[in-house]
Amino acid sequence: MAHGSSTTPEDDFVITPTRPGEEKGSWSSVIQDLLFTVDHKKLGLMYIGSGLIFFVIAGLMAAAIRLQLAIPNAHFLEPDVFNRFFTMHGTAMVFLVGMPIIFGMANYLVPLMVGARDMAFPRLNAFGFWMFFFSAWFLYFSYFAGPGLYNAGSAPDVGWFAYSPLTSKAFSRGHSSDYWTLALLASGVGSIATAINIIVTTISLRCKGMTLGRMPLFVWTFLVVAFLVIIAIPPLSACQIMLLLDRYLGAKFFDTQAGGSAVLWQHFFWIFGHPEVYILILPGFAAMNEIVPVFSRKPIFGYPIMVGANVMIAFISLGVWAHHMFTVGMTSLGNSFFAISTMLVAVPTGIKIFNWIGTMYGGKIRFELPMLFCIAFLFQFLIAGLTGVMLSVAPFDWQLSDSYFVVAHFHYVLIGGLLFTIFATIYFWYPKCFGRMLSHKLGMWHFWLFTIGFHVTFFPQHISGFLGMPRRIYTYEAGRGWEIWNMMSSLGVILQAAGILIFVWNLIYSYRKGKIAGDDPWDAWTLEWATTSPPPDYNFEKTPEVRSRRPLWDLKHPDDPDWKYE
Ligand code: HEM
Ligand SMILES: [Cu+2]
Repeated sequence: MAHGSSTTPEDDFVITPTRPGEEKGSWSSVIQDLLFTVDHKKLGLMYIGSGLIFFVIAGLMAAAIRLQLAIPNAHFLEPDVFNRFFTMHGTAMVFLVGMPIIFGMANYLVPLMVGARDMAFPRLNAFGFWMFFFSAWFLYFSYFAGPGLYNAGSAPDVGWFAYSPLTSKAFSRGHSSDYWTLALLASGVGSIATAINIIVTTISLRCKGMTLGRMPLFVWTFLVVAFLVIIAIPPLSACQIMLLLDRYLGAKFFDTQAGGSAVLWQHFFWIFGHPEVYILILPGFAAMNEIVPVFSRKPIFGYPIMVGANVMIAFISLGVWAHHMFTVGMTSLGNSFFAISTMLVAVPTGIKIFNWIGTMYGGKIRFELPMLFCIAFLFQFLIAGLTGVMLSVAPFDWQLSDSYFVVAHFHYVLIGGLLFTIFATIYFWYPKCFGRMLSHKLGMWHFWLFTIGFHVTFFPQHISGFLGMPRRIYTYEAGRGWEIWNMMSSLGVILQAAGILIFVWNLIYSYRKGKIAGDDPWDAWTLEWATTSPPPDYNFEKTPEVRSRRPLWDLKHPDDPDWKYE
């Protein structure tokens, strides 16, 4: 251990660190263990592992789409296959990659960080995971439905936001829309269960001494995320139930000819959909809050303000949904309200960026991989924010709505803000989960290939968008000035894919061959580093005393502990 604290197990009471699933050896016992476990650490890793598998599938679909769009008049994908691909890509990235990975992060880390032995409701926790897992495969099962596998089945093909009336019986005859609806309805139930679990765990299972004011910002942020989940998912479930009623019982919620409203779907969907973006982004902020201070060797700058900014972001995000609907034809008063509320989000987000930079300023920065991904995140999120403010200006949005500019913007948000911080998270906490470091050299290859590939792919899309290229078209004519930008976009994907390949290899390789990590390889400050790597079944032999926001700092520096100044 890096410090002589009392957390090392005494000799007569040794806990041998075991890897998840390795306890009993044989395959069947491993599988049994995964099926029946209610341990928050195993469930956390199962969430992240499945999320990564779906990430590879959704990524391959994206690569196929980009291959089709590399040159004008290409015939690599049939139009209907193309439609299924972009729909399944978008749906999967949001619901089967982003959501499970952030739930995995929360599951693994929140109990450890607050010094608890597990989540508040371990069985409910397992229920949440399996709801997600089965609904995910149910969604892919649509490929085997309807006309069957060789006609590529009847996977959803109406876009990840499934606008009416495209989803009505008249336009969506098979069962693709039902697969989409039922899968997301079921996984929504699991998400709400998990969110409630996170809230109860942080409120009631904090160890002695950990007041709300000393709770790691990571946990604070996830508390806010969990509240957003239970507020945002029900509107989605509601409109999905309305859709099922329309499709099967002849209700007319979204049927304009019978007095229903197609725009109603959009309101319900985006009342969910916009906060959803923050549900996906805030966990990235959570990771930043822990990683930046550790690698700058300074406590986070402005802790209370950071807590406030999280709450403010969550609050504002609930009131901006109609910025996705500027082109629907709202009143100018409506447009102005949503434009202004959207721009307002820039204030707390700006505060956070300012505070992270404030934390780095004057610090002794160590450019390890988690930190590199965080710095890349800052840069990309700045661009995402700028194009976001541009799009929040309604007349500007009228010009660029549904163009590639929007595709560029939201990938800067979601890849820049979600994927990069997921990478940072994995590089930072992998040693805790598996007791070994990820290879630095492979990590550097991953970092540079993926970062460069990402900008080469998505930056040109701002330009093709300006030049009028719409999104969701399966091919285009030559001679509109779009060729070069599309070609660049598609080439960038090769770099990204190479980066991901190396990353996946690193995860597998380091599991067996990585450098032994020790309990606290980064010399960090939060409670999870006080236990063994990987942590034993019930996390802590003895929870260290918490008297400040940096309990491990206090342990390591008894002469100059934080609590003296709080
Ligand atoms: C990793 C590299 C990625 C690549 C190369 C990629 C590429 C693409 C492409 C080519 C499209 C189709 C654009 C169109 O024609 O409209 C698309 C759409 C989309 N992507 Fe990605 N993407 C990536 C990652 C992500 C991530 C991480 C997310 C979210 C977490 C995401 C969410 C979406 C969504 C929501 C759509 C819209 C689908 C629709 O129009 O219904 N993508 N992406
Ligand atoms: Cu939005």
